[in-house]
Order: sequence, then C-alpha cells, then structure tokens
Amino acid sequence: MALALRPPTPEDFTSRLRSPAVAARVGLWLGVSFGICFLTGLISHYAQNRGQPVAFPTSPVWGYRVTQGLHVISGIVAIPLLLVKLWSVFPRLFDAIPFRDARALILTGLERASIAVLVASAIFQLATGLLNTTQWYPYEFSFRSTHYAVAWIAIGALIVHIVVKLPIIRDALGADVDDTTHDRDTATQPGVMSRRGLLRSTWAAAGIAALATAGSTVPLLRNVSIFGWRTGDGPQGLPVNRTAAAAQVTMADGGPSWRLDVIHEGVTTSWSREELATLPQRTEELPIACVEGWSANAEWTGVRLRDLLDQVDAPRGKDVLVRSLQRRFAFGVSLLQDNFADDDRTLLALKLNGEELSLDHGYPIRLIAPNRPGVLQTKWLTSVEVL
Ligand SMILES: Nc1nc2c(c(=O)[nH]1)N[C@H]1C(S)=C(S)[C@@H](COP(=O)(O)O)O[C@H]1N2
Ligand SMILES: [Mo]
Repeated sequence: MALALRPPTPEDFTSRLRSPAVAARVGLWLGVSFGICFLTGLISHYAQNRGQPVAFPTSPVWGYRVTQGLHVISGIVAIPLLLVKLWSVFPRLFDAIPFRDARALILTGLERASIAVLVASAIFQLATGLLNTTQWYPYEFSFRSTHYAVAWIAIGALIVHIVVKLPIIRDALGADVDDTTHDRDTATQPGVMSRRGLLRSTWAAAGIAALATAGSTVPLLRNVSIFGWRTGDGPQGLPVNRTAAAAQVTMADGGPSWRLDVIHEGVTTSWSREELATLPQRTEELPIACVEGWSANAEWTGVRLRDLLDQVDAPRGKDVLVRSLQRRFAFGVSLLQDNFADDDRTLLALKLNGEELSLDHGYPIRLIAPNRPGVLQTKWLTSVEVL
C-alpha cells in the first residue's frame, strides 16, 4: 500500500458507526448535561455576586450544595459524551469544500465557524472546570469570570447548532438506531461493534465517570468514587480547602492578643475569644459546599452573628462585611447580604464537630452561613463590619 501524504477524505471513513443516528442520541444527552451545567452555573454565579437585587435565599441550607454538586457531576458526565460525539462526526471535518459555488461556500463557512465556536467553547468549559476541581490553575485569567463568559458562548453556539440540525435530529431520533437514511455516502462498512453496543458503552462510560467522582459531593458514593478529589474526611471530619499555611495564617495570629473587631457606625468594639465564648453558643448542622466541586456537612458551634450584631445595636436589614487575617489570595473578605446577616443559622463558629476549631478550619473564628458557596464561608476572621 502506498503511503499518501495527504489529508484524509470522506472515503477514508467507512464505518457505519459514525452516523447521525449515533450523533443525535449522544448529542441529546450531551445537550441535557450542558443545559444542567449552564443553569446550575448561573445559580452559582448569582450566589457569589455581591449586592443582588433579589437576595440569594438562605434556605434550604443544602440548596447550593445540591446545585453545585449537579454542576460538577453533569460536567464530568459531559466529558465522555463529548468525546464520543466528536468521534461520531469527525469525518465531516474533511468534507469537500465547495470552492466553485459562492453561495454554498459562504454557507459552509458559516456552518463550520459556528461548529468551531461550539467545539472550542465546549472543550474550554469542560477542561477549565475539570482543572478547577483539582484546584490547579495553570493560567493567568480569572477562572470564574472566564468560565462564566464562555458559558454564554457555549450555550449560544449550542442553541444555534440544535436549531440548524433540528430536522436531522428529529429524523434520527424518530427512526431506528440502525436506520441509514442520513448516513454519509461513504459510511458503508459495519463498525467494530453495533451502534447499540457503542451507545451502551457510551452510557456506561458516562455513568462510571459520574460514580468515580460524585463521592466528592454525594456522601453515599464516598467509597465508590476512586477518582473523587475529596473524600468526606479531613481534620475534624471535614476536608480543608485552603490550609492556614497556604494563606500564611499562623497560630500566633490567633493568640492571646487576637480580637474580633465589630464595626458599626464608625465605632469599633473588640472581642477576645473568651468574651465571645460568654455569649450564648448555638449549634447548627451546615454544609461546606465548595465551588471547586466537593461538599460535606458538619456541626458548627459558636456565636450567632445576629446576637453579636444585637450587642452593638446594629439594626436588622444591614449588609455585613467580614474580613480575614489572611495575607495572601482573594477570599479574605466576604459580604453577607442582609438576609444572611440576619438569619438565625448564620454563626461565627468557635467549634467544629464538637471540637475546638482547628487552625486549618479557621481558628480562632470563622463564618458559617446556610445555603452559601464555600468560598464565602470566610475563615480566620479579624473583623465584622455593619455596612
Ligand atoms: N480567609 C479564607 N477563608 C476561606 C478560604 C480562603 O481561602 N481564605 N477558602 C474558602 C473556601 S474556597 C472553602 S470551600 C471553605 C472551606 O472550608 P474548610 O477548609 O474549613 O473546609 O473555606 C472558605 N474560607
Ligand atoms: Mo471552595
């Protein structure tokens, strides 16, 4: 056989597996996972933005945990689906380009451009999302704003794609999997397996991907999820996201001279840990639901933020800003919209699962509020300011 150094042509792809019948079926579930990712991503973005016109709700306490878990699981499921989808349509990349027909050339160009945007943005979202769960940021841009912006591009390109392909999608989904009506002319040979076999393997791959990772957020799957990035464990029964060492906070920072400054109308009152411990201590079961794709429940004990605000006569309905001792990285401050500040379950925690809070979990004191992204559950507090 002569070795021809030329790009492939449609004649090189003869397998019947690569068909609209397969692409439409895998594409349907890929579309569903992207839809879930998009909606849950919007919720996460809304929850993290400051000063929302309609406040993000504080109930149910597990709400954000569920939407964030769904976001990560549907993103993981989308990875094998996207790979099979791209494989099934790959030969189309080498279709002849109608250079002689100006109108056809423009249409082909537009179609290819829209597919290029779709494929690029889909791969970008899944890749950056996956890197985010490993907490590896090998790029300069801000993850959140970029992942959010590209999400709109991806979902827009996806809608265009579905609208353009709707007739074929309808036909393909309405007919038997082995129907060949819309096959490419050169797809004439049986593949290495049946189309049904390929689909079954695809669903299995997606299911395994979900099971192997979902334990990071679904307690029942903790032992099954061999590739989970976080188990439910860690010091005091809860994983640590950023350690005190990484944030450059030491035990000395929270030593005897540590005070929590409570600032209201320009007046600062300072509270030692002992003084805070004399206020009524409340216990709440609340999750940490990390935007980086893990979550876990814990039992927190400490001072109700509202009780402390009452001590300085701060009225209800005010936003509150909390600041951390930490020297490096963002997340050192977070804003509680008034409904979070006034919620009875919002605590300044001194204890975790019955033990004195460890340094990595935010000693001397940390914020914990219901239905709140983990990234806003600020550790190592130094001040609480009524705005
Ligand atoms: N000051 C400060 N607080 C912080 C962080 C941080 O980097 N600095 N990380 C946040 C993130 S991303 C999460 S998920 C939770 C995790 O809390 P844990 O480490 O106690 O589990 O803390 C939050 N509080
Ligand atoms: Mo987080």
